[in-house]
Amino acid sequence: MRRAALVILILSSIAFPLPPAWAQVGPDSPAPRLLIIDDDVGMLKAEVKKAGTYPAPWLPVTDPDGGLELLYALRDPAVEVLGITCTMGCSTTEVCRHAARRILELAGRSEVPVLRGAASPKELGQPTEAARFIVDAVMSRPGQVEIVATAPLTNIATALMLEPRLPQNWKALHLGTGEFLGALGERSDAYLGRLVGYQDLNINVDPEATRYLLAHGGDFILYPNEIMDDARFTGADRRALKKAATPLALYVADELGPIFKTLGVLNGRGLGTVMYLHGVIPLAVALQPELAEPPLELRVTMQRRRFGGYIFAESEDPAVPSRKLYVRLHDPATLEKRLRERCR
Ligand SMILES: [Ca+2]
Repeated sequence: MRRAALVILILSSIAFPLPPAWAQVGPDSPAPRLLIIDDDVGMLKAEVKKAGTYPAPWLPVTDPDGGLELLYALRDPAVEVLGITCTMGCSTTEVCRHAARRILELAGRSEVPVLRGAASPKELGQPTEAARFIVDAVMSRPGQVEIVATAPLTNIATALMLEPRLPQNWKALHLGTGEFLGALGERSDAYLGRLVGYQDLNINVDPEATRYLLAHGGDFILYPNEIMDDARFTGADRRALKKAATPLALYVADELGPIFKTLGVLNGRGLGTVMYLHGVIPLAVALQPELAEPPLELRVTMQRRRFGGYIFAESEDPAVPSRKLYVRLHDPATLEKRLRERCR
């Protein structure tokens, strides 16, 4: 090769570096999966410190799994994220918006829209930016759009109230919501659940929205807490991110600090360096069902608990539709590995 050509090649590979493995899409790749992610990302620790969690503004606990979930989707070459719709839960809707924007910026994907959804369950039924976006995105591409909702369900139920034909027009609705608290013979890390009778935030921040979806939401798929505790990040994962030292990896490692500390206090007995990958799991299984054991089919209803919260229970009523539920991961190691790669 002539020297000039070699210099041009080297210079062009500096200016336009080859995309990393997760971003390589060949000419024969199938059409991407079109996703809307509805979440309550609580990943901006300075802001969470001021705003607290939604149900307890005095409690400044970050819950960064939503940010990891966004990265898992954004860096899957087979996925096109149409938009991120924000709501309250892990923190406020405003914190979710800012955190989602920060993740997009660090992932080089600032073009993905972030929409403002309900800031309180009182906004159930109000046509927020997020609810309108869901309706428009689904109805303009009938049978193509999938929604992964891993937050309180106000935005999704509101979209359904605005457009009752959504279930016939979305490709799938995946709900990372609720728990059966041992009723399925499955274990759960329900330290809080054992104490008060429930622990899942997504069903309990807006139970009305969940009830509305159970009645009118068509054929959705459930990923309850039983499966959301099946994969984790450890202190070693956090150290590896620090070592990778890209701006994104350093940001994620920094944001994981407070949750590891909190869980260390709650779990005790040396489990302090483990964080459950709650929101990542429904998304990952929605994209690759082979990561999970085959789903159960159950008639699902809501059951009120002694101290006022709700869990899911199996219904005996034949009029209640039977639904698919993923309750156990088959391959947590592959999921954890993919997430590690996508956080760098
Ligand atoms: Ca979430």
